[in-house]
Amino acid sequence: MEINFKYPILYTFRRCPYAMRARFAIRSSKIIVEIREIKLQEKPFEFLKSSPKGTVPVLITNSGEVLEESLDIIYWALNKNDPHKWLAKGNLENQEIIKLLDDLENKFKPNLDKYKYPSRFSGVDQFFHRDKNLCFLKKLNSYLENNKSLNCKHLSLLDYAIFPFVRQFRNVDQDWFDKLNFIFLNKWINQIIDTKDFSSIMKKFKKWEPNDVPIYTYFE
Ligand SMILES: N[C@@H](CCC(=O)N[C@@H](CS)C(=O)NCC(=O)O)C(=O)O
Repeated sequence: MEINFKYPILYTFRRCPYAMRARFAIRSSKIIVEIREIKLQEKPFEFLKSSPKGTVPVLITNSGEVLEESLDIIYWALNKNDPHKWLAKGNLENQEIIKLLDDLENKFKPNLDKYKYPSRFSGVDQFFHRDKNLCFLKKLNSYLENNKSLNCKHLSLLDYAIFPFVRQFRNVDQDWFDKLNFIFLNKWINQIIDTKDFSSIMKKFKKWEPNDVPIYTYFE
């Protein structure tokens, strides 16, 4: 395949938590990408041609490799450039990190979907699924009790990989969430929301059309 992209291409959707964490990593790595904001209801032909599975984020490297998983994009970016030491070894063993990310993907996220979008599922009790996630949140809150970030002394990969999902969970009903009194977790969420990192990766881009002049950015 002949590749003539100037920069890697990132297909993304602003509010998607997986796409958010990929954008956080790209911003941190300072790698410039061509951003293509898409709508999940009208996925462009070019996007589906590169990645028929049809989920965002997708990154197409200069050599034409297609990365279709947010964690792959995160590691791709940080392995190229990691100025903020997101890959630094922290308090947690690798196995614990893998387990947390696995629980996030296979337990927390499915419960979050049923809590946030109960009408998309039949016979679902949204509050049952909301409450099933308390155990995961409790664990995060305890990790944050003596440390302002989950793994390292500074915010790193694990924080940014998990944060978008916890924020989404909190946003469903913030009054209820606040009453849980997860003080450290709330501080952690607010700490990230208050950064320039967050406002930069949440910047709005117009929906991509094939003939558009490319937009290049590292969400600076
Ligand atoms: N495991 C994937 C999951 C990505 C994913 O499920 N993204 C959602 C949006 S948040 C998506 O694109 N869904 C396809 C759709 O709604 O059509 C990753 O980590 O990148």
